[in-house]
Amino acid sequence: MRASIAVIVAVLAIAAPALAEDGDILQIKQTFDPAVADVAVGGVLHFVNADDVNHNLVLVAPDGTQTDRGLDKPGETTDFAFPAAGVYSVICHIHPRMKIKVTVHAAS
Ligand SMILES: [Cu+2]
Repeated sequence: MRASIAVIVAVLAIAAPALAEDGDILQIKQTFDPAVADVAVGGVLHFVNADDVNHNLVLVAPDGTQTDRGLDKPGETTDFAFPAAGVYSVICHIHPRMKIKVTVHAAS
């Protein structure tokens, strides 16, 4: 029994950090931190500009459709909701190397 609990705890420890209903993503040093995120359907990510330069936020849907959310100025936060499962990305047109991959998991 004790061994099986240890296995469950270990599995949760591996799976838990990435999966969240809500979370903060920093734009810092012209990167997204973290660069990979997992959310459940209905989850919201808060993109916080912790840099001293403007960033741009563009949601790229699983089908490639882009939604430009405009500028995210220093100190500002832009929220993205993820209503459907799939693999998304968020990019910055000002800094082409900025990219975060967001995997949205169906509710179980
Ligand atoms: Cu940027």
